[in-house]
Amino acid sequence: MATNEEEKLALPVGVTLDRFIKSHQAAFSFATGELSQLLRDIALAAKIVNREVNRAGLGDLTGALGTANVQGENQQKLDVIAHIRFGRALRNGGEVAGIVSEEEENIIETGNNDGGYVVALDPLDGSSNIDVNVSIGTIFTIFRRVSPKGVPVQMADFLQGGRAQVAAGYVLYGTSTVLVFTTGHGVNGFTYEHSLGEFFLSHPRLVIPQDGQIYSCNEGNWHDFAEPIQQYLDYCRQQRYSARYIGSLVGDFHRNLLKGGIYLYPATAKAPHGKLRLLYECYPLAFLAEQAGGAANNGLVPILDVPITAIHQRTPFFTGSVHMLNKVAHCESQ
Ligand code: AHM
Ligand code: MG
Repeated sequence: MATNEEEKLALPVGVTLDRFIKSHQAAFSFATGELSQLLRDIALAAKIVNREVNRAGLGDLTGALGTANVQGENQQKLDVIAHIRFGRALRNGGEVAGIVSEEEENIIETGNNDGGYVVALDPLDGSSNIDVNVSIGTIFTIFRRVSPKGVPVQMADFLQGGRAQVAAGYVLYGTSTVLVFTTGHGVNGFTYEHSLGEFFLSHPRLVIPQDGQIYSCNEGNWHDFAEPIQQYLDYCRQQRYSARYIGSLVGDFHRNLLKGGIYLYPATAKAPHGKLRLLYECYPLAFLAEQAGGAANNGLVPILDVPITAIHQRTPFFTGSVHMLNKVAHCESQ
């Protein structure tokens, strides 16, 4: 009979992303396989970007792979590299007819006019953190196009609103690389296993704690915040909550998702409409937050209900544990 140790050694390596997608076809709406393929394309691009990100971090850590100038240039290029990698993977995959990227002002037509989907993404968010080797991420959202197949995508395909998302997620390039996504049937997280080149299910059915003790906010902007926000931040300090702010939205969101907490980026004097982008930063994270039992709003209404009129539209953004969001709303209603 096998000992406990032997049994442990013989444990299966786990559920790969591919296996997960195959065994959860019902969770991938319009189960023609297109959406599944699209998520695989995103995972492929994520692996490639992960490789590039790791290299940049290594160079920065050792400081020996080039001059500061050359190193600086490379790191700045990483935004563009990520943009190119994701664009190429989505174009080659064939399911995506159009892309909106933070790195490009206009809609990108992929040439796949028969593709049924459009994707909006921030290829590398928090990229000011690359040169100090701090976590960064990719955020993406997927819509089923509303324009007819066979013609180029139109603006309306991207301006459907947050509730029309069919899938959304992020990749966190952190201490490990994690892909977290939802297709509207809960939230699941997959960790990248470098040596096998596969994402494995590591965080099944993620649920954000209803309450938390972490607040994530750039308090350097304190003097710009409206009074209710200042009151809420005061409350957080009185409660002796922990202040944790990476300045990488994906990293801050991921930590709060696992531990409970709140992320706040209110309007400031410099960014009176907020800093973050509605379409490819806030909609996807709000979709994930709601699917994980949390919440996201702009201070007034749920982010998913905020109407969109422009692809690079900005919004104030509050997301995380429901009770913490309620407390902010309470401060605002005083
Ligand atoms: P970016 O898309 O230019 O990287 O900006 C988004 C980032 C978020 O990741 C982060 O939460 C926020 O901007 C940090 O902004 P600030 O430095 O103003 O606190
Ligand atoms: Mg960004």
